[in-house]
Amino acid sequence: MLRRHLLAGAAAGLAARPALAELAGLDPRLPDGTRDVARLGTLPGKGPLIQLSDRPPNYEAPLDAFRTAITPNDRFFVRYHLALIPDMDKLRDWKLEIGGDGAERSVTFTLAQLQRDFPHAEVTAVCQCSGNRRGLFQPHVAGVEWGVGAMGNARWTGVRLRDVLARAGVKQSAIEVAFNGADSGIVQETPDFVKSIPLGKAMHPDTLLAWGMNGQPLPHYNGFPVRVVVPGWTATYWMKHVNAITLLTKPEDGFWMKAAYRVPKGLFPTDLPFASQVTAANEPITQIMVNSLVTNLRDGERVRAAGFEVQGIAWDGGHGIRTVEVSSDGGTSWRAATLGENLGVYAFRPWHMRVVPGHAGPVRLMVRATSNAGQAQATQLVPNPAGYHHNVIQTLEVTAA
Ligand SMILES: Nc1nc2c(c(=O)[nH]1)N[C@H]1C(S)=C(S)[C@@H](COP(=O)(O)O)O[C@H]1N2
Ligand SMILES: [Mo]
Repeated sequence: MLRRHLLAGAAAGLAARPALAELAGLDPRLPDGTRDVARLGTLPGKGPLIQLSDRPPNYEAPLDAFRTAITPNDRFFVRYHLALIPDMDKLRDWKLEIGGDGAERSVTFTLAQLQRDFPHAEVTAVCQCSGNRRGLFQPHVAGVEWGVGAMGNARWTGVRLRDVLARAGVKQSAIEVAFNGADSGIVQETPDFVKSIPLGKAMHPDTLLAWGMNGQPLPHYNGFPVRVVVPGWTATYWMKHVNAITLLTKPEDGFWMKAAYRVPKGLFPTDLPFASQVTAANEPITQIMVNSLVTNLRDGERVRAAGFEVQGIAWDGGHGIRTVEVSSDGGTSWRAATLGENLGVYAFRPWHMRVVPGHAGPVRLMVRATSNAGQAQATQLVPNPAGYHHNVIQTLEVTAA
């Protein structure tokens, strides 16, 4: 009842309490159950986020977190698979161990050593959950029913993974690099969250071990003290609280590689297929698909018939954004939006466009981003069992008056 009341209030343009406005704006396509349990929650060190579950913590960013191309640290989404998240005190004596049968030797680093012994590197990159927008899938797919906010864009500071791996010595026979973090399950049977990437991606100069996020230490819930940053790839590989890195000569075969985070083989384009993990049926999810989001308007919002501004962001898996086009007639005609500051090929690219309906009544807005690789957003959902890669062109109906 309360929810319906709030929705009605928001639709009528009434001033709902700010804390509740975000929930009133939850996408109507989300499953009913999700809409009922979602609440505005705060984790220590975080501002208000939309809480989808608490153990493990899964919190997405509300739309207003995307008004800027850099997502503020305290509005950055939080996603965990395992419920036992080590506290800060334990992490004070954090160490990173590197070894494996693909390494010449085992080495260990403290945070101070990482910061002192290697050249620093920085990259601005989107960290987006593979399942972002899963809640918008029709028919619904099981999993965390994310809306549009399981993503964020930050400036990550740290050291290159390849420089650190070089200290352990990378053998010719190494094919993958696996990461483990300090979090764990409550029951013994929960498979530990271990993820691997192909050696080629691990050696890429933009792949980092980062301790800094937008000039600050990583927030606890975003991986303090150090996380892996794999620009262009979905966030499942961005291991938080990473404390063990293993050079492998055989494919990592834990649950989170073999059974989870897979897409039907060949369904989604990628620059770097994860060859050592491909099976007859499927392959690991890798690169982020081109996408965009309107950040200043919601479905049902009132706009001025004399003209209004549409603002948003667009991003992809590392080619950068070539064009963002907006339609105000339900997809019949398209005009190019003006692109804003370019923070690099892995980052959110802001854009804006002025629309003049010139008449009162409904206006059907659509937005379509195209990457520098010529890939455009999907016109129709590409179904896949786990509900990944939702990048369907956004349609939004506003009312001009
Ligand atoms: N240690 C650890 N790292 C992890 C995960 C996890 O459960 N544990 N989840 C991954 C997934 S699936 C996502 S979407 C991102 C979320 O990053 P964030 O919580 O900083 O937003 O972390 C990744 N790294
Ligand atoms: Mo994720």
